[in-house]
Amino acid sequence: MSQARNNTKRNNSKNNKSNPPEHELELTQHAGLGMNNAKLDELAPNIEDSAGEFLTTDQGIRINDNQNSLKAGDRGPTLMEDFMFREKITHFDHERIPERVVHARGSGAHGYFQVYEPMSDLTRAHFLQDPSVQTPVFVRFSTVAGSRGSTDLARDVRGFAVKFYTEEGNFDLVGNNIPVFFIQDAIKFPDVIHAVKPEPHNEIPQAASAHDTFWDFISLFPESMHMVMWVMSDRAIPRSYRMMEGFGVHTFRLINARGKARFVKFHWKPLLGLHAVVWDEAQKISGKDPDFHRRDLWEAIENGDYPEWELCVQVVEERDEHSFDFDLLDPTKIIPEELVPVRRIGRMTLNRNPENFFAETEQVAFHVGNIVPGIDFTNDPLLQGRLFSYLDTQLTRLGGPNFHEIPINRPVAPVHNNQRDGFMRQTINRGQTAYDPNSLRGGCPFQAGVDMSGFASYAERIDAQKIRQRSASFFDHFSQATLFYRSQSPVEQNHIVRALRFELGKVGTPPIRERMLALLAQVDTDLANRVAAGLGASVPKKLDKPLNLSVPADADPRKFQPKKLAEEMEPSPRLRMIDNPNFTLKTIKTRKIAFLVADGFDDRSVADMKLALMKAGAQVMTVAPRLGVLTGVEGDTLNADFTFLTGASVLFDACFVPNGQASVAALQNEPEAANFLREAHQHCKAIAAHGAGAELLESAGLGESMSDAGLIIGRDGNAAALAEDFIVSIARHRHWEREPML
Ligand code: HDE
Repeated sequence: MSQARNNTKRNNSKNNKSNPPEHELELTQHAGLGMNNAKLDELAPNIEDSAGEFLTTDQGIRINDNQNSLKAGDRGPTLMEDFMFREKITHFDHERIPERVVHARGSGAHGYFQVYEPMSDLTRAHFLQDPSVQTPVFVRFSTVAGSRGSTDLARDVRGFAVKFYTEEGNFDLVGNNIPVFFIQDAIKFPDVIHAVKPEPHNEIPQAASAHDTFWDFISLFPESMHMVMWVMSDRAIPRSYRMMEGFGVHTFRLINARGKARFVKFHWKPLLGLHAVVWDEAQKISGKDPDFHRRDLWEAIENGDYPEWELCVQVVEERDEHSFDFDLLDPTKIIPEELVPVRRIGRMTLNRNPENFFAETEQVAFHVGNIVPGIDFTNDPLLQGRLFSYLDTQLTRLGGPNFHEIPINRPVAPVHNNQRDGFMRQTINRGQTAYDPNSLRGGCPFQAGVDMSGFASYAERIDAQKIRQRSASFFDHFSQATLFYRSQSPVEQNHIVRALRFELGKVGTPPIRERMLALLAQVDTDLANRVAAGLGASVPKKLDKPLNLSVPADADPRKFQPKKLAEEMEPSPRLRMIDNPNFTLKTIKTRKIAFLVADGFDDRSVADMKLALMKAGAQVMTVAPRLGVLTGVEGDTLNADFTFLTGASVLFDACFVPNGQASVAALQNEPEAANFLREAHQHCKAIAAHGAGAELLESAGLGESMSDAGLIIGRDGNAAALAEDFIVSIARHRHWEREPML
């Protein structure tokens, strides 16, 4: 509404009939500190706060009795005339909108983006010019396959969608945390999604790819193999949204003010590094706290630990378009960073949680087609299909063509056009004309010249035959899958093997497994053999039918088989999560450390360790046999944050058992305390024990593991002396040496 009003005001003041609006694009700066955010200011008039207010109907009538419906007598029927009852129930009956067909489960946050230096050499996009300008953003992270209420920790791709509210209009970078996709052509999207979703006859399983239909499709569809490697890796089970990369996936174009275009890939690099949980842990978190990622994002922002990412670009000159042995338009390929380096161009900070989940996170509508001058599309056939889908889907999900007026979707740039009417129209368009050209309104609203920030599509030359066909340059389905697998550390390769054994182990149809093993053998024979060993099968020497059965009806399948086009590449350590050279900072900032305590803890032991960890930016939480206040030997008190019922080791990054005979004795009587430690050890987490604390590790059966990496034991001395080693151990994230190799 406020936008409508603002627009109208602008119209009034600028309603000069003969001249185009001179500076309709007010490139005012929203630079500043803290919450000086143009989008949040714009949202403010829509925020409702009931504090100190009377309860009313939607018509503003004050309600006197919200406890009883209107009846004919105290035991009689309810009366139709009870407009208050009917309004309340009617609204309730219609409270749900269709969930997103994919990416239904998600969490959002507000923030801002700031470019490091003017990018005028590459693009004329205004929000990429002035380092003092903070462009408001709204970001939504998501999983793909599960429905709205599904667990955050499913093995899945994560959506990473960013809406930049630029002063030239909204730019949406609708990406994922994996830089490639399953399919090359948008026409296959319904197929891959139908295959991964719960099976249609019994709607099982929820938010999981480990079932027959998914692997049936994949086994017949070799172009998905590169993506399958990523999804089977730890990228698909992040520790936090704050600790994952984002990618625009497709190749886009950047165009500068002189009209020079270059190809570009977009990346987001998290400042907290790349981290994952282990699969066993992911499954347990799904039970203990299915909102784990949502809670993590929310709490980090509430605590002032604002998540940050750097926006990066890989730029390719147009003349180099064909200089790679993959096609830049093929979304199943990356441009290895060794070939084209990544340039860090700006930083995004998320510093504000939404006021209302439904109004903002649920109603936000991203569209890959929302671009601003200076950015443009390429002919990537997946991107081209997406350009249709995102607008179309909102018509059903948000109920009509006016979803851009929903507060979270409104640009901060003014909106003036001749679009009119439709369900739920908010804007009150003034005036007699709703067409262009018109003379009655002096031709308003005007088209904008390119020098006035008018959008002009890049004039790409196209001279082609109309055909339904993949380019032969898209036929190399395995080289980059191999590159990805061979670039992983041995631990990560082990995780991929385990993930495939898990997923294919849940497949009930033997020929599907067999076809998958044949495909894996194309990626790496060692990988295929290791997976086969876990399935009690062997890699088939020869298949009856060719690998790729996804071919047109009258075509010869032999012409559509994968081909190796690429030279074998050296492994790329930038594709790993462990020891990735792009992420060298080792920090324990925002990590959650559990202190296992009971009454009778050693006051100094707790206080020293707590101080050291908090100074390093970690969060300390206590897990105890009961809630309430715990008392140390010297009289210090501590609040128990969790019991062994409400807390579990999978919810923390590391744990510490402080000194204190009585405390340790009480914990030894608590079987869950021993489980807590064993599980933390199994998941390769850092564990520290001070003084008598070491006895708890022994009684938990970890006596023989005391010298394992990441186990910091100090029987004598003070806890402060232990803290330094403990911090280094936590910063390593996990001590994989403990994990058995398959
Ligand atoms: Fe999407 N996708 N997608 N997608 N996508 C949607 O739009 C679609 C693809 C991505 O947090 C839908 O509003 C097609 C690739 C994200 O609200 C829908 C194709 C990438 C989100 C849709 C793709 C994505 C979506 C569902 C193949 C990574 C969530 C609801 C041509 C680059 C955005 C909606 C949010 C959501 C269609 C493939 C990312 C149906 C047809 C590749 C992050 O329009």
